[in-house]
Amino acid sequence: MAERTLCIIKPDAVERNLTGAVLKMVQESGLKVVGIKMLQMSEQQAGGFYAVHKARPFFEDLCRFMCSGPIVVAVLEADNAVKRYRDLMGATNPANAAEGTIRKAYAQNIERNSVHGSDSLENAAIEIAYFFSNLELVG
Ligand code: RTP
Ligand code: MG
Repeated sequence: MAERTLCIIKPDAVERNLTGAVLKMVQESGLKVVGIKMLQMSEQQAGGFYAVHKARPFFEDLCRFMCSGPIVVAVLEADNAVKRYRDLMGATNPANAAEGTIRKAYAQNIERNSVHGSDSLENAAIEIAYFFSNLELVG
């Protein structure tokens, strides 16, 4: 079934000019970009986006990192897009990421791990709506 998921290219990757390289891996895997933009989040926006992690010890660091520079947010569409993109990203900690994954190729450490992907179809809908209106999505 066709699904949509949210992809974020995180500040560590945008800063190292890896936006094109990440999008190349995404597109070559068959995930179609149906919306995309670059922005820099405020601390409040980052806190809202990662509200599910509020109680985690890394929450404040994560929010500071995610608003430290520009990010690229994109909506990806394909059959089974949520799982396919999670598989393409690889493990959260790049030390555990499999060959061929984005994080194996580009992540610097468990926090500066280059990409975000929605972890369920339900969260994908919430996360997409956080950044995009329907008018900004094609197809
Ligand atoms: P994401 O949400 O960004 O797609 O990553 P994920 O599902 O693989 O990992 P999650 O557990 O949701 O954690 C969200 C992000 O928080 C940072 N993190 N830092 N310092 C730490 O121990 C730690 N653990 C997680 C990472 O940037 C992770 O992607
Ligand atoms: Mg997550």
